[in-house]
Amino acid sequence: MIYFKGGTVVSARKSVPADVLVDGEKILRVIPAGEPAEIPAEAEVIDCTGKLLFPGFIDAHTHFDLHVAGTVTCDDFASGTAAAVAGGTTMIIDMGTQYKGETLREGMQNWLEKAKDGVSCDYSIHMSISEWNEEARKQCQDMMDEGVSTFKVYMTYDIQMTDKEIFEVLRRLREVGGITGCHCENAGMIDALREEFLRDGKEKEVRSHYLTRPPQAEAEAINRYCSLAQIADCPVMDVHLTCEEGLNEIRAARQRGVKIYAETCPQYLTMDDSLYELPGFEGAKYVCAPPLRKKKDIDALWAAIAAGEIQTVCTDHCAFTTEQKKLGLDDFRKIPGGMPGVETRGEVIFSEGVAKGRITQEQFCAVLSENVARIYGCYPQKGAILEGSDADIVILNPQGKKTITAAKQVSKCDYAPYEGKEITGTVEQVFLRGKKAAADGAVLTPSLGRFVRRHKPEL
Ligand code: DUC
Ligand code: ZN
Repeated sequence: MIYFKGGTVVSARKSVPADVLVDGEKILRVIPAGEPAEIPAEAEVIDCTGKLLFPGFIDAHTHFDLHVAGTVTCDDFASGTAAAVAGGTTMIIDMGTQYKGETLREGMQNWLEKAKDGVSCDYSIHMSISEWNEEARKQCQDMMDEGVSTFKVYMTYDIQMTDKEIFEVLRRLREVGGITGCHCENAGMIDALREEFLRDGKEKEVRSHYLTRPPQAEAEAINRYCSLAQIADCPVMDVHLTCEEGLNEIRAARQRGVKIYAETCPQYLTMDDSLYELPGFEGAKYVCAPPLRKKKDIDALWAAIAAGEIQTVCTDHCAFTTEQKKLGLDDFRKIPGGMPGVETRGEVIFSEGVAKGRITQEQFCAVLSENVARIYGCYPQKGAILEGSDADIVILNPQGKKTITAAKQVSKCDYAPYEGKEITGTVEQVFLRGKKAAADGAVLTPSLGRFVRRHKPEL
């Protein structure tokens, strides 16, 4: 037994001074301050005075061991989940991908195989659908039955689907009760712009990356996705929202009754496209899709979290080393897209969001944990400090200070996008199902992770 004494327990709705008693893997009791509390003699007591207790963070958007752009992400399930738990994330949902030629079921089995050994936080996968046919249609139900209740579709890249296919996926998910995320960018516009940039001899410039993926390409795709969802009559999720133009499309769609949820990522809340103008090849570290945007977009996204218009902040963790990024030295289209983020999300969002007064600690809890668990079908097992929930607990010191540096990170990536960034609010201890998994940025007990069967999303 563990007795967390004297902290403040945070949920999406309120913060309550309370003690928490954990028995084995579960939370046995939450005892509000002032109520009679008996500390069992066998319990280890952890002094949480002055600390915030959050339900373990959930990152529902990672890419571990993904083969893409002629290489493979430098973080696999072992290193990626170790990085996650070191930063307070006790569960990840990875983007399992049906590679061309595989059935959905084979894609799922292959992905879960990657997670067999040495996984340090709890995990699940979404299934990215790349081949839509009768078999995939049937297997959507199999995925649901296996506890993989969420999907992903792409409007760009080589696994992009046609509007017709996406519409049919949404119709099917309406029947089975699943939800899909979508990578919204207008592929045609991007392709044409890329050809122009190549003709103009701009293939070696990192800045060509963001200039060929304008916010209008994202906003148009979000608009189309919303229309498909409206007529298919199916709730949907827009992943990695980056810009005000896209947010306005979501607002307009909600006005007409479309049930669309939105995710953004720490990089879109903290960095802008001036990073692509850095000298030499330095900007390649920040190449991701959709790309970083402007200061006004950063402000719009924070305001949207505070207004409850954005439901989740996950990372799109897709890490490549500086050496791997060099695949695109001669052609910006070949720079592997993505950045690390799973390790720093909690502290960066607390520091930039809560400590700077942009969002409340309850909103922080909502977008990092509770909403994620609800939307992706694992609440209240995950995403809550409630009696009966898994004892996934993050002890965060709101006054704690640290400086982010690649030298100390657990991820296998050799750089940190936030190198040198000063943080206020540090993750001190991380408990995964009642075991102390990490403390002060280091993993103490690796390989504790287990597959989480998820139910239908709570929409
Ligand atoms: N964007 C990236 O930058 N990397 C992985 C997938 C994605 O959508
Ligand atoms: Zn992604």
